[in-house]
Amino acid sequence: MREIIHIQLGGCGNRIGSKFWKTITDEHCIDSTGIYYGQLDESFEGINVYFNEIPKGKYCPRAILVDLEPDVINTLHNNSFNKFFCSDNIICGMILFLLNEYKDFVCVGKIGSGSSWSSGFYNDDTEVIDQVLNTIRKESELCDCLQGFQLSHSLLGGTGSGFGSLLIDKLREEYPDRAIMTFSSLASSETCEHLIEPYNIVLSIQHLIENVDATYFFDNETLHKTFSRTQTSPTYNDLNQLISTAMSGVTTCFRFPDQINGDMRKLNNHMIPFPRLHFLMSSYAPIISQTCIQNNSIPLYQLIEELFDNKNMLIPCDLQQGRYLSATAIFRGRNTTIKEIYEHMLNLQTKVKNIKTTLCKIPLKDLEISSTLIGNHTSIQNLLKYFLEKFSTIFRRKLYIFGFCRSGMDEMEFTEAESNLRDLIDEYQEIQHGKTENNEED
Ligand SMILES: Nc1nc2c(ncn2[C@@H]2O[C@H](COP(=O)(O)OP(=O)(O)OP(=O)(O)O)[C@@H](O)[C@H]2O)c(=O)[nH]1
Ligand SMILES: [Mg+2]
Repeated sequence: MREIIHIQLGGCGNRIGSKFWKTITDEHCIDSTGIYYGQLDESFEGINVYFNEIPKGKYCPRAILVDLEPDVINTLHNNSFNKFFCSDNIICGMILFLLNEYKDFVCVGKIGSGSSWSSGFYNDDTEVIDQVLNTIRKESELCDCLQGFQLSHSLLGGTGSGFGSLLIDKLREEYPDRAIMTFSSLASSETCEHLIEPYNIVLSIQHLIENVDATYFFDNETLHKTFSRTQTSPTYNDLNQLISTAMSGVTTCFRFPDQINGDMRKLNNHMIPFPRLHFLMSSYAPIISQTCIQNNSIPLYQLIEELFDNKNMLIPCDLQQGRYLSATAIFRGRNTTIKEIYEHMLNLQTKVKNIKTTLCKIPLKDLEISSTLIGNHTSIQNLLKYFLEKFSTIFRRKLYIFGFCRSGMDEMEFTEAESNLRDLIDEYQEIQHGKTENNEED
């Protein structure tokens, strides 16, 4: 079995990760004590991809929970579902006098990252990263044939962005031939929670470009707008639910029988024609058809239309600008056939080339049919440009640089990250206008 190790990092990464685990434990028929209650059907076949079998026939998530401060993890841990994680795999940085309060977890190092990329990356206290890497080693030794890692984190705060970048670099160094994918949350809002967010994002993207195979972006602002169409004041909980549903969609092919995209490598081989251009967008349907959702049914043609609609994408984008380099549509539902889906997709084939379509017969909870689209689309450059401009505006005036350099950073790193991102945007631009091998194949 080809196992995946999941790592959730920082406040946002841990909340999203916990929702992901809730979603997939339901799908694999595992209860909150780790017992499998299904019918030994497709829900069981790929159970080892994300779960370790432990004594007494129980299953435990192959997950490592990390934060540089203990509060979010502690709150999650107080929820009975999260007792289900292996406590040796819960790692918090903290100051010593708090140790007694959090004796359920492995507590090492000092507290917090101070919200900046550099304090997360250049944390001079190596205890936390050493502990995390040791735990990863232990998990990987238990695997038959590890296929790779997935990370959930935010690029906005210090832990998710800075410590996340450090961890990604270390993983690449130690596991050069294993795949790494990230579920990276960000925000394209005009008002930043912290003024240094553009630095945190662009400095992280530099490491995502170099050392990650596939990154799935989720934009809080876009998700907020999506929910605001149907309800007032969406919460993080709502946003995280949608993100975890998309994560469940993306990982469907790894967890359930699938000939085409059966593991991370196969999916990446199809989705990523050029290694640096691995920043993917995803969409999910049904979101908009609330009345249909309530009736638990949505016509297939409408589901497909929604799936390819800008409004269902989980980052801001205009799919009319630019083109798909590749796409994968993953459908879930018992009462449809792949033939029926192909027929409906035919109309789209003229617009979206190089698309792979798969059907998993295990439906999402409470839905007869649903679908996730993964797209490698050149219009992602607009989101990247947006962050680059914000970065350059404050960097030109050298704002807040001092705080970053104080934790060990060199100013050159800002310049390098800026130019690496500019190059990436140019590469998307060239592919959008130029002829590529894929284009010729179409
Ligand atoms: N989608 C989503 N976004 C969140 C959530 N919690 C926080 N955020 C956003 O993510 C940003 C980073 O917050 P955290 O994830 O708590 O930061 P961190 O990675 O722990 O880093 P620190 O700065 O060291 O605390 C915040 O400024 C929010 O904009 C969440 O549960 N879901
Ligand atoms: Mg935090």
